[in-house]
Amino acid sequence: MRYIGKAIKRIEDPQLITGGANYVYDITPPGSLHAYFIRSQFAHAKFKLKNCSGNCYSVSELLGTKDDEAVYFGQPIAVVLNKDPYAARDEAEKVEVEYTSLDAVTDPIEASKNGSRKSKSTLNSNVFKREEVSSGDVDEAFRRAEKIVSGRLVNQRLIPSAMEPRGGVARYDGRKLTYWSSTQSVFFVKKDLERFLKNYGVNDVRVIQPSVGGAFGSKLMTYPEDFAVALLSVITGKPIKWFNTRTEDMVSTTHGRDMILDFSAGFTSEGKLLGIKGTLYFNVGAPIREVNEGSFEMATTAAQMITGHYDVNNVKIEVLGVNTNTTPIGPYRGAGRPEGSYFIERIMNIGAMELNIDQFSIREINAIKEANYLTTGLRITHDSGKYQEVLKIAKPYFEELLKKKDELRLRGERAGIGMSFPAEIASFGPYETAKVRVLPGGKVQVISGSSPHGQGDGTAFAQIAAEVLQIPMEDIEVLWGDTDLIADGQYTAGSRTVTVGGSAVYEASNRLLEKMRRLAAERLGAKIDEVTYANGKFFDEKSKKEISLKELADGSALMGVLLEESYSYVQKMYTSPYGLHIALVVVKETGEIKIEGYVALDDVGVVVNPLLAEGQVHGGVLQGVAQAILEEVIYDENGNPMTADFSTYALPTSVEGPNVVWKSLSLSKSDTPIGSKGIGELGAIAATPAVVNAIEDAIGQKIYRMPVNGQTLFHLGVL
Ligand code: MCN
Repeated sequence: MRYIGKAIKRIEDPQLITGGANYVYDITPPGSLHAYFIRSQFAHAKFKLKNCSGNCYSVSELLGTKDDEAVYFGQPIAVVLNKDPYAARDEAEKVEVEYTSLDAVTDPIEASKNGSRKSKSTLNSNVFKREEVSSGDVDEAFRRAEKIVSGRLVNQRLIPSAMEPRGGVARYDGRKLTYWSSTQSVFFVKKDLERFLKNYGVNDVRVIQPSVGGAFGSKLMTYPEDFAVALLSVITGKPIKWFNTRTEDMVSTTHGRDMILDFSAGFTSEGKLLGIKGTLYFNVGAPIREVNEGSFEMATTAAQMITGHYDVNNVKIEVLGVNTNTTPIGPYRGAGRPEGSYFIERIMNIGAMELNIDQFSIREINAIKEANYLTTGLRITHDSGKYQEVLKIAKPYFEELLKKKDELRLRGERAGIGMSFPAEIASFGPYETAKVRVLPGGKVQVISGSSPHGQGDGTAFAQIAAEVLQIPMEDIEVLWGDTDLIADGQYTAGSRTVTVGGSAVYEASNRLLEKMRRLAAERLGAKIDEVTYANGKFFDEKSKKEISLKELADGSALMGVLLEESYSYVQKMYTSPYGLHIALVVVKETGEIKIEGYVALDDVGVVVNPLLAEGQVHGGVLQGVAQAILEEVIYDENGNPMTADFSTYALPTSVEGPNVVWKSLSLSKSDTPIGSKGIGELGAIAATPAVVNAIEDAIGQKIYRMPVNGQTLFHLGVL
């Protein structure tokens, strides 16, 4: 009975597609008060709450920050409670907020200059952190270089735009606080709330994750609203419910990306990349230290990954974390890795254009042959990968799309082809947990400490347990998203859940099997090593007697044993998924960009469920395409958001989705029990540079900023 590797439909779906699933919005405990947040209408201002009393609370007082300076538009500053959600809004309208507007700064390069306006009046500098990422000898490399290319590449700010906005429901029963949250980690929220509520006499918090309508990294953090809502339940003794509108979500949920790289790259005349140097400006948004500190790592990761899969060791990048009066930046699908891959894949193409070498050859010239725990000069370790082999595999696909491009050009279309060779690290630790148990009656429950929210990991966990326990998947139920189900756990993000969480399920299932073998031997009066196991039955070779899982489960409690095992899988490093993506585009006269072909060749080791993995590639590629040609957050010079709804922020629909041809290469393996690597982010990482490279090929001009839309093309003089 093989389950790992099979394309099985998601066990999560029947509920989701028949409207049976419960989301935070569906949960209203009796007696609930609805919370409505009053948000700053200025990007930078001192504020005073004039008549906020009774059912109106100051957020900074609730949070204990006592701060009266708003640093981004949409920052929650007060909250109003009412048993009717609409009345809560009406009352919020009556609360007078007196603003004294201060100069706002939105441009990170401006903000980084000495003497610039400050994003907060207490700051001496908007540059909150600076770090040099370097290896080798850059100056020497540039002396040897025969061609130097340079420019400013903008990886613009995006809004993660999960289908379901953020929300939460808190209920305090005088002893324990239960919090239903649209989150990517019930355990992170639990730990954060327990730390916060300790001073209010609450030391037991249960967090439940109902069905979640997507997150993409933006629901990893515990937000000010979460803390406020939880505390308000303790203060009022009533359940409190809060749910963002779309616009509230677009201005207050962390945004993603927003990195600018000023680069120079030195090549030999044959196209060998010798060195890269530059400055990476990372606009981390509003000065909120706890958030900024965590985010900064995304920029150092981007800088560390700038050598991609190429054999170049001379790098010097100064990374600047810059505060502005914009929504704070947090992780968004890839979190630093898309930016790093974007920069190097664009540098490769710009270099190729300048040197008159084709984009495929320049990668053949520079790619490392293979990796086997290869640590780069910038201290990124690639566990395994066969890069030159992937280029060989990709060549016929590339040539086929090239042929199509020529056909399109013969028909007068402005067609272009682009590729990308993304490097990634994923499946981060430090650990993930699982518990597996056989219930009386023989059914199996798998409990995970991770918090999947749309990826289908529950199905993959069932496949893994079914394979180890050799039982039909129908006999397995998978549970997650409740801190009362298992002692500890982590999160779902960073393409880690099937690899790290799945390893925990695998190990727990194996240990349970061993425990059951001992019990079966006792019941059969046999020696442990004479008991074999297959397809739900233990068999004594000697007496030829057997006992089923069900019989074992039914009698085990009487023997003083419960059939359950927990396991924490400690992930020592991370995995390194990679791939090669090729896009064929046509730039229409109207400025519209059509993706006429898209091939994704990915190596993520062992694929647990190809249907699920391919789904991730389709979704990820669409998000990557959207960054290339559609999405962009715009602020005016005062920090007012110009793109805070879906009529102004160009989110893609399935219409813009390319027809992706996906091939899993499985050339390498990770050092985990299953051998898988993550796939959740690879599509998003690969698609953006592939599409921009293709547009560049189509128009024959270098592109430095995204999205490449009609306006960009007009400014380039293409339209
Ligand atoms: N898979 C597989 N074999 C592999 C790798 C993955 O079968 N070798 C399958 C897994 O079983 C799982 C899916 O592919 O169903 C993704 O697995 P994995 O790569 O481990 O990623 P995670 O489950 O940890 O998901 C996180 C990833 C990230 S980082 C973002 S961002 C993202 C994404 O998932 N956010 C999503 N996909 C999303 N999908 C939905 N619907 N909503 C989001 O918020």
